[in-house]
Amino acid sequence: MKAGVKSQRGESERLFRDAQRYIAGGVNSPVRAFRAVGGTPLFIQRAQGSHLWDADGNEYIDYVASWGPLILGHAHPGIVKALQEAAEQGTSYGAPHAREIELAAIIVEAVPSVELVRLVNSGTEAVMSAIRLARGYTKRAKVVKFEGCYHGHADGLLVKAGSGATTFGQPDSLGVPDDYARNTLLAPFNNLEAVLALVKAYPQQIACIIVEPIAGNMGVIPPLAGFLEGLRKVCDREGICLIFDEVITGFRVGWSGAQGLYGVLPDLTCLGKIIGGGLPVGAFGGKREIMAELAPVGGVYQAGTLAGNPLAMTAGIETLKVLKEKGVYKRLEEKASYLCTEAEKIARLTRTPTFFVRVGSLFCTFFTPGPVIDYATAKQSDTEAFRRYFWSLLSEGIYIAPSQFEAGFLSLAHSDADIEKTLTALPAAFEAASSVTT
Ligand code: KE4
Repeated sequence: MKAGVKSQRGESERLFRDAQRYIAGGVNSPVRAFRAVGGTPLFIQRAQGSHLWDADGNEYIDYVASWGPLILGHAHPGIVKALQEAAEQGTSYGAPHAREIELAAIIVEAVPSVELVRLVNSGTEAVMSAIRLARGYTKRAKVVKFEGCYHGHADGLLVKAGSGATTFGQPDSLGVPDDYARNTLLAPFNNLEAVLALVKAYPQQIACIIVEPIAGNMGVIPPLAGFLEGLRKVCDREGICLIFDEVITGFRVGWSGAQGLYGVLPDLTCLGKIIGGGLPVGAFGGKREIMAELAPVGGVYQAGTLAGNPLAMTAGIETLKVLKEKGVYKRLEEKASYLCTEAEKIARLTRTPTFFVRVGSLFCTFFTPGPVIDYATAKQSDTEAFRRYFWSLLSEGIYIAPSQFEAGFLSLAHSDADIEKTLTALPAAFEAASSVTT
């Protein structure tokens, strides 16, 4: 069937009604429900390379890539073949096996701050465990995080800035008791002064500072010069664990992630998405001295039935093998740079205020003049304009994240034809964004 131009979506609508009979909200992760853009979420039938087909047979160029993992594109032949062979050897052993070592060794070799790693099943698990480890290692309780950064849905991280001047976290989700949130302190992203004030206000009480080195959950926001270096310095001075949440940026913005790009090494790193190649994998790792505190050697407990399972290891290993090949990140950089440079030229020809951000194959278009440096400036984006932009692109067979506050992902599978088709759809999409419906 033709690309998603004015396409029928009756089957997705039927499936969404059906899904809501059995699954809370009809989805297994809220952002998939299209709440930020309205309408019915696409139910995907299949995916191949850089393309998706929905249940009505409409075809789309995919810039969501399952929220980042599919940096090689969907159903990569090498991964599919390796998974078929692996499945014949069994899907899970609940016991150690060689492929866990293989994936762990690649991570240790690639990520400069990681001497030892623990493999888990999701980014949430990786972050939750890294924070528990930091608390166990430092014997302190408080955690500093940044407004607008998302680190998965562990209780203590679902917090927002407390009311008034207080910087205590307040629950940002039902079901999170106040005293869980009280140990979470908040600062604006890219604001070192605010961090220094927290450190001064809570001496010897802060176990860790956790940051997405490039924020990818309020749109994409790179660190300002000196921000990461400043965090490193204050953590060294105060004996605080610096945790980089590289679930998005790990193996995305370079072989050594954001820490390799900016040359700032954390004490612990959290990974996910790409290292599982589309299967459930998360990981956290860091200095041997800290990781030694983990059970069964140390006293910090962490566990998981399917952690390190052979299928997920296989998909991760095959993905990282391709990423390690010479010239891969250069090709991603060239494709993404062309796409975003040309897109920005098109946007400038329309009346739509936009602010473009790109780091490697991770990108975002904010519908605000910008600059966007933190959550407060990101939230100035015109989400109604974004909604119109989203639906205009979707009707032309271009699938982007259904929210202004998410990231765009380019894969090795995106062809020149994909990029040209995307650029062709942009003038109407920016016009739709700037048109104010009465
Ligand atoms: P998961 O538990 O979803 O594997 O990872 C949580 C997580 C941790 N850290 C960062 C920086 C993340 O971006 C994420 C998850 N990202 C979202 C998208 N922004 C996943 C999509 C979803 O929630 O469905």
